[in-house]
Amino acid sequence: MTKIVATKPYADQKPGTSGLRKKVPVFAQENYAENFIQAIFDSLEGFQGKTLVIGGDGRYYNREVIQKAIRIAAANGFGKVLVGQGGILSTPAASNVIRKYAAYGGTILSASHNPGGPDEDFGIKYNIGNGGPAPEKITDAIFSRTKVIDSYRTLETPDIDLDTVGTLKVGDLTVEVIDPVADYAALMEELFDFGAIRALIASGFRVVIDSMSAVTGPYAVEILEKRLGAPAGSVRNAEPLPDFGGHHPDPNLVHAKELYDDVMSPEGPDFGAASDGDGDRNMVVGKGMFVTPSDSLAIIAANAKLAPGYSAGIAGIARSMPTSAAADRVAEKLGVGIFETPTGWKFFGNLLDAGLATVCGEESFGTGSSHVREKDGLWAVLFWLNIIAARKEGVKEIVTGHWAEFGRNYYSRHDYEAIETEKADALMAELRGKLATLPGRSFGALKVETADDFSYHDPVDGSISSKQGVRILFEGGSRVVFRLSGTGTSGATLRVYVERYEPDAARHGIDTQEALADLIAVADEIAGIRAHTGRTEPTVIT
Ligand code: VG1
Ligand code: CO
Repeated sequence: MTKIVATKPYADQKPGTSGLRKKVPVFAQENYAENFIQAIFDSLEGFQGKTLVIGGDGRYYNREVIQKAIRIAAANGFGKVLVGQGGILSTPAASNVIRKYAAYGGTILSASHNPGGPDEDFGIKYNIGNGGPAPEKITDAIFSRTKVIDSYRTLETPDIDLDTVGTLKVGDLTVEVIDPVADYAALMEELFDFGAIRALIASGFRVVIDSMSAVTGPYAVEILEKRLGAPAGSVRNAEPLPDFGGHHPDPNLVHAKELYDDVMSPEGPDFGAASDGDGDRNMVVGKGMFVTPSDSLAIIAANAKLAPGYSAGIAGIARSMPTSAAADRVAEKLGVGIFETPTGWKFFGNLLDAGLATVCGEESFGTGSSHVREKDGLWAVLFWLNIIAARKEGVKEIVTGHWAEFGRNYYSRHDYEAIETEKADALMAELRGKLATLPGRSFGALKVETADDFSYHDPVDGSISSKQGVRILFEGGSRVVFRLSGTGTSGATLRVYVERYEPDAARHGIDTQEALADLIAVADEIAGIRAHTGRTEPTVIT
């Protein structure tokens, strides 16, 4: 029944920040997905007879690739596959299943916050046995393998029934179709005070979650409506759709604007949250207050002890380099370690495994902890509800109180999407070439203290990741950071991250873009964004 199929390599299968992402028509090319999956297995050792977890965010092409992945896993000698019913597993739920059942690893089919549909995006990523994204050593090996692959192994077998929970055989492989929600919901009950949150909701505190027609719908309905007692309909867009209802499943002020407007309206709910395509991102909005992801990390860390799963305190905080330094001040006060990593969750894995960090976060609406090895959207939402219930304060009071205690890090990210790759590369090259000349130079009232291209030395395994983003630091703690996205599927996206620290509570009420205006102007002056790209405005501001 095992078949060896001859194939030709594709040159473009380099995994980015989080797996391989391409348009569906690219993935649908002959043997394209098969090549990549076989290349993953060819880069691993010792998985014979072991368990592989497979699941995805339900987007267009999910089911087809799951069928392929199961056949290829069977033909390569895995002993068992755990697959979410209907092919569904959110990214954090998959991470949990890998850990809970001590699987060898897992493949998660998702392009995360990118749109889905026949002409939109699809993706595959591989997670290792700790439940986290494969480190660069493995993604580099996978890419090398894709460049020379000449065959893959598969099994000739009819389509596997993914819709019935239970166990079946595919050749020698045992396939267990599991409830995608149960293990995850049980974990959340262990970490958070569901009794207190239930009481908060019963007292009339109104919570809404927008699942953006993506994977978190079934998870949010089970947890928020069934276990925490929120009224039916509190979870909006709860059914995962292959094209996410034509929306962009990216929880930010642009794509989740409806939810934001609703929470901000006087008669709207007290608390709103949204997640992305694969459920690892979160956006949190309270009455009168949007919480920036960088602040969310800092506030969760500062209040961690209020949640039962973290009552013993946290060991340390890790944040990606472009994420604001708000968390650094919390770490300092708590007397715990703070780690600055490159963008992408894979860099947190070692710190979490080594017990150096307990909570981690990225400015891109990603927060998580040692409970799994991925960022986790609903986890962050539940953490916030737990904090609100324990402190008996609303989001706005909690955030402004935090600023008053620690100071405020004004923060914004400006994205310039779909720039021609050559132009983006030229901009970055010129900027890198300039770095040595910047320290000491003044731009209006801003004087450059240091300028470099971020390089990360992993304190656990000693690996070095260089060229992870250009950062220009000004005297007084303000900074601008430039990097190119590693998750896009067409052209290049330039991300410009801007931050200013304001210790004075009397100056905490300024509009963010206004508070950062001089830095935004200097970013353009230094990098020549207009000159290189012709763009006068960012595509998305978050
Ligand atoms: C973006 C974010 C990064 C995040 C990554 C994956 O990467 O900036 O913080 O880890 O997406 O998130 P990039 O390279 O485009 O800046 V997800 O939810 O898309 O898996
Ligand atoms: Co995601």
